[in-house]
Amino acid sequence: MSDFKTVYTICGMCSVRCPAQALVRNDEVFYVRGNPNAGGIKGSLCARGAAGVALTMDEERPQTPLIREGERGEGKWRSVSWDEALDYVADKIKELQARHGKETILFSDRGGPFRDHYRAFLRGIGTPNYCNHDSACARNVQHGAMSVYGFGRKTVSYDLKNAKHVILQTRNIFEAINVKEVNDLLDAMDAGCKLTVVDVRSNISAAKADNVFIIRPGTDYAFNLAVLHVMLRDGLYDKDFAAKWIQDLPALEEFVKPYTPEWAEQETGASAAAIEEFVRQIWDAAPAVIWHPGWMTARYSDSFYVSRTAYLISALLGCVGAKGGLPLAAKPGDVGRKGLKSFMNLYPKPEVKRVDGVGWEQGLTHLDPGPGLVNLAYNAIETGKPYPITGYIVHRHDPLMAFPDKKDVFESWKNLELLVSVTFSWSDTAWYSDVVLPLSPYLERESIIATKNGLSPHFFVRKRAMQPRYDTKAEWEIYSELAKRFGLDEMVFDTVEDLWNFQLQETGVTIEDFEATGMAKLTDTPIYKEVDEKTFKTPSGKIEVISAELEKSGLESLKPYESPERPPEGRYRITFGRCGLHTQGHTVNNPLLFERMPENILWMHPEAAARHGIENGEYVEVGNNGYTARIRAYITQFIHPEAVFMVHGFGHDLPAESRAFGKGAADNLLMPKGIKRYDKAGGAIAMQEHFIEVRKIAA
Ligand SMILES: Nc1nc2c(c(=O)[nH]1)N[C@H]1C(S)=C(S)[C@@H](COP(=O)(O)OP(=O)(O)OC[C@H]3O[C@@H](n4cnc5c(=O)[nH]c(N)nc54)[C@H](O)[C@@H]3O)O[C@H]1N2
Ligand SMILES: Nc1nc2c(c(=O)[nH]1)N[C@H]1C(S)=C(S)[C@@H](COP(=O)(O)OP(=O)(O)OC[C@H]3O[C@@H](n4cnc5c(=O)[nH]c(N)nc54)[C@H](O)[C@@H]3O)O[C@H]1N2
Ligand code: SF4
Ligand SMILES: [Mo]
Repeated sequence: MSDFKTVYTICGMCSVRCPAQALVRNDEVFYVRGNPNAGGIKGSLCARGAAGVALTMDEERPQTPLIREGERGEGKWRSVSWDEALDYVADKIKELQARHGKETILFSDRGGPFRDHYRAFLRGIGTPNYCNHDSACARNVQHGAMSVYGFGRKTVSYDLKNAKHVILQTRNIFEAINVKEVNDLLDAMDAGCKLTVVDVRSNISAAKADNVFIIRPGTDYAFNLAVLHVMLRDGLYDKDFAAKWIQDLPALEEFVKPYTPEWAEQETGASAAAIEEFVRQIWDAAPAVIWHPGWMTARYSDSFYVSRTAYLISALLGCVGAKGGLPLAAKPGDVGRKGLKSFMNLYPKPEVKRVDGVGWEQGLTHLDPGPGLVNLAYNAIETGKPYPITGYIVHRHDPLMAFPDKKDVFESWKNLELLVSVTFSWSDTAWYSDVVLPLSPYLERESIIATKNGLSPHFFVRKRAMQPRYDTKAEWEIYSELAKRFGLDEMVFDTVEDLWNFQLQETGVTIEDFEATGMAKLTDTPIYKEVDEKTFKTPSGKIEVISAELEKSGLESLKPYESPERPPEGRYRITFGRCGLHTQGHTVNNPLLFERMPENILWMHPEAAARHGIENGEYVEVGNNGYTARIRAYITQFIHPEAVFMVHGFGHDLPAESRAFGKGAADNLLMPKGIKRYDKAGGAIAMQEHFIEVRKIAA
């Protein structure tokens, strides 16, 4: 292996971004593995990470910049040079801004640690309208954390390695993978940590659990209220921590009185005795308990309150700031170091208000204005209010697949005069765009240096493992080139080393410091920060049971439980999730991953199957509101009878993806006009508030 060189990179096959290492010879990557120096990774990547090599080899991705000919979505493209594509985009932005104001440009991405450079570009051109994809993912969790603790969900980390009891509620760690989390939890379980799963079906995590609660879909809030009832009724909570840090506890105590375990049994199906026993187990393990507040919770109109109660339970168990619980994530400043110099600070924050209303409009003041809510920005494209949005750059985001009902979302974009997609693969959104700017897959590009806050804060870098196979570019190259066209010279860099040196200039770290391990540690020992007067960023400085911020928006802090609707006769509540082998919708066409899992299946309960005469393994038709698709039935007693379940991301219909084309069913198309149904308190889309038909296909 001596003629191989190793390059430190960051896996780009999902948003977790595990530290990785590529083995390279003659400008070709032979193998990728987890960075052996990164704690918890243990040199491993998941199957998707390993398939990063197949992505670079794949010919079925945009290979050059493309400008649309013909109608949007017709698939007629003109292959152009980078100069022509970037001139086209820059000229069009300038023209739209001259007509409608600088704020007429909207941008959305999928969030994450590599945003600083392109967010500087948005500031530089004067638009406040940066959004991320999160109203289709974790916004309810984010806003749940903010309403209880005053800080965002990533201000605490999950100390899985030292936990004694982990509760996965709407969270499937062993399939919706983060490699370090999987390894840490397995280590903890070897050392005796208990695992409880609360789900609508028995997933792989449930197969390893000590307690499994398969509950009626949409009743998690009832489950949590009963847990709070038992804790407060029996005094099973950390009274010192509560006295010091929790405000208005008596109001909570009073509120949960009617929500007994016996009541919750009727709602959820979980036995009252099992709930009582479970609360005793978690109290025994406290404070080394992680009650996961959920990740993908864009599911119900009360999902925000599920996360809120999860955070309140964690507070009562004294888990906030605790080893084995939810320790406070340390930042460079907490270990006496300076952070990276920010590109965004090169330009002033635009003074115009956000178009989505987040942070200023009545009813939206309790929400996080950082990334706003892109679904609300789409209303402005349609109505021109509060001002027109006429240009939209979609970066690393596929809203036509990530939001329900592609036709409906696309229709709401009708007034856009410029739609640009920056992506490394085909996606529904790229296919419907005016311009496609092809990004190099992660092995073929560098990224800006990023910071990982946590028990051991550090900087990390993605280096280029091989030159691009096609005419594609890295993000920093694309936005440097665009910035040049707007005279934003401060953020233009000719080499990546110049860019990195800009970031590192005040840190005492040099780029050479990343050579040995791919990372630059800022401390040698993990930091468990103490909870103090500055921890909780709520108006009271405490954990708030009653949130004035929520109430200002006309929302209840302690919302009475409402029982979810039962499905109409012969219909089922659609539920969905992830599988270990694919990332969202963008890996189905990956040659290696497609081979292992070419289509999704429909989980259904034997009672439901019998109702329609459906046998295990046969293709059935699922439908709602005019969309129908064929999918294979998987009949199992390990799912709640009211639900059917499928993995998200299948049912592709783009001719450019020959492998994925027509395989499986698209859950997102079974949710008519679903983008309009969202949790008013948490801001995320309520995607599981739809009932679908399942039919036997006539022989
Ligand atoms: N019905 C339904 N809807 C869902 C979900 C569901 O389960 N069911 N899941 C939701 C969840 S949890 C999420 S997170 C969202 C995901 O929604 P998105 O964030 O839109 O999903 P991805 O497919 O990960 O990425 C979008 C596009 O970005 C491209 N891409 C990937 N990595 C990069 C990169 O590093 N740079 C750039 N420029 N492009 C990149 C991909 O090729 C892909 O085309 O969808 C949500 N929507
Ligand atoms: N392999 C893989 N890993 C991933 C991703 C991926 O695409 N593939 N995506 C990443 C991203 S963007 C995200 S957001 C995370 C998502 O991580 P998770 O949120 O953990 O993943 P999901 O599979 O969407 O959902 C978790 C579980 O919720 C269950 N569920 C559905 N409805 C209900 C309900 O009403 N109540 C309860 N209690 N449970 C319910 C599902 O059955 C599923 O088992 O995964 C990340 N990791
Ligand atoms: S979880 Fe898998 S796909 Fe995601 S970053 Fe890590 S190795 Fe890559
Ligand atoms: Mo997500």
